[in-house]
Amino acid sequence: MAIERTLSIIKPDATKRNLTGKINAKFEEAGLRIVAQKRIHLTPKQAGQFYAEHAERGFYGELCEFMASEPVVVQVLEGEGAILKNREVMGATNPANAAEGTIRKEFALSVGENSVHGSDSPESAAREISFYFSGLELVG
Ligand code: DAT
Ligand code: MG
Repeated sequence: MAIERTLSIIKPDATKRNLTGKINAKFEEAGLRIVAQKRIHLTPKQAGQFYAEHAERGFYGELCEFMASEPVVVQVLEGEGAILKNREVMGATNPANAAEGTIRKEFALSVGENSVHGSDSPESAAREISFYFSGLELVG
């Protein structure tokens, strides 16, 4: 499998509980390398642009407010099959369905406050990485 890059976000519920290091350890243990990382505080409008694909969903307003409620850590993870591997390390969207040992099983509070975001395809990874990072910030 090819070396890929994927966009990860440590969400407000996790940054608030000081879990950034524990979550990063999960990525590194899985062989994912953090090649870019920064802590930012999104506005609701920026969160809405990022999650535009969900604009028609009932939870969209709540999602945008939540993502803007506290700082987040946005990061680029790199490794063999990184997009799928990151989704596996994250676990299912709803922590009630997440497998043992996954980030969401261990740390998520609810389906909304679920600690991490990860790109779901090569196309979304490319869009999402360029949403947060310039080429100069990506150190291979
Ligand atoms: P994922 O983050 O696993 O890719 P998604 O893309 O379907 O999941 O949804 C994006 C985020 O929206 C998700 O991480 C949390 C929120 N969300 C999804 N379904 C929800 C629901 N039924 N109620 C509240 N928030 C939800
Ligand atoms: Mg998604």
